[in-house]
Amino acid sequence: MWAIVICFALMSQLLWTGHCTETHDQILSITPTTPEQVDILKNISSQYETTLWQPAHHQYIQEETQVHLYVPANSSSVVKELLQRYTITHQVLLDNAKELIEMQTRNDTTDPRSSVTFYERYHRLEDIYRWINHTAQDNPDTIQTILLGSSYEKRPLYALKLSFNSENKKAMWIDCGIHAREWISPAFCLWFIQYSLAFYKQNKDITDILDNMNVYVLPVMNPDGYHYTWTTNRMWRKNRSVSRSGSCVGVDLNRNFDANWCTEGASKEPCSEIYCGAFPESEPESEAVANFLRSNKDTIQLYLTIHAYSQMLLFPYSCTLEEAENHNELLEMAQEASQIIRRHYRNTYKYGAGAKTIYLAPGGSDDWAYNLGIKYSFTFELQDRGQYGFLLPPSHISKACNEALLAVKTIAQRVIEKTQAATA
Ligand code: 0X9
Ligand code: ZN
Repeated sequence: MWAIVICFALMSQLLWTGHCTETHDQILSITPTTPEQVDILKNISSQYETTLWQPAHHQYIQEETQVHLYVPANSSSVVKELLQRYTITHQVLLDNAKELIEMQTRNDTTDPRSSVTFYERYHRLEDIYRWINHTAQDNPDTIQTILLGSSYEKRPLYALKLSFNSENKKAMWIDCGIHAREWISPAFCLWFIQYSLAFYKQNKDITDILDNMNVYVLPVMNPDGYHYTWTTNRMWRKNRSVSRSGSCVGVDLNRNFDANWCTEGASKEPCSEIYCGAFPESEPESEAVANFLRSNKDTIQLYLTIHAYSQMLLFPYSCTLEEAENHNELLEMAQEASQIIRRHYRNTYKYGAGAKTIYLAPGGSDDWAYNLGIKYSFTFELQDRGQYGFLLPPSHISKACNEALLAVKTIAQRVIEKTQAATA
């Protein structure tokens, strides 16, 4: 409403340019229908002050696939004018991005009167570290904190090892927060740990899983980036390392692993959102995770990495169009998890090999873990499908986490069955 009023007020002054100032940061959904429109959109999203939400980089933009673009108020008129000039239709997905950001960050205090639990809110990094400490201290028999290494800015990378039954020695791994702006991801790791502690011996599925597997959980793989999204730029994706030339900051940690590293689908350009880094594992965050997985590859049977958004259950390969050796097995598992989510939560998760389901994207942790020998390896893209995108309101956390938890349980149970059958 105010946008319209201000627009009218400014109209007389701006009429000669045809511009009208949009006072809100918006998210636009745009579906290009011709190769020309694809080129225009690639140009807009790379040359103007906007942030691509989906896909992660303009090189992935293609015909008949939705593009979600964050357009700050000051770029609004020029972007909309270009869209109009080339008759590209758009929809406004979100008109109040700033308000949503404010809503996500506002509640990060422990208000004892609030009926919302700690797990139904997003938390700044220091609070997550504090939570890790307390949780480990309160559960000395089941939780062990492992320092995997430290980030570029020297923050610790803590993983928690959940170990409920001292004899079983197989394990699964879950990492969260590889991409800084995907806040629902660290929220899921905390949710998972809390659920495991609360429902061991209460819920049969999680009890069976924890009786058969240790679980390593890394709640924030990219702490520097996550911190930066709270303090400076909510839309930041990469880590915060400064490139050798000093021109730009950040490596996409999910392009920095040694799986067809920096081939088509990644960028050698330090300013790119999908910059692969100077060499595989050049970043302390990816190196620390890779070192840990290498040292524990004989016990870890399942690798899970949690991202957002778009609601997908992906498996190798993303770094090549070739099929993984146990493609059908992975497909069946992802399909079953997706069906169970649909049945219980009436929500749709697409599934398939990464390269064919979203795009070719080399250097990812899932493909690397798979090639290391962890034959059950999945990337989950959690809620939503674009209504709120990265700005998923806190009120959606519980449903997003519960449905993802159901998928984790389903897949973990299958892995246990398969690996027990193999060793019987
Ligand atoms: O592009 C990515 O890294 C992931 N999507 S996101 O929107 N969260 O950035 C997908 C990762 C799929 N796996 C690999 N590319 N290996
Ligand atoms: Zn991601």
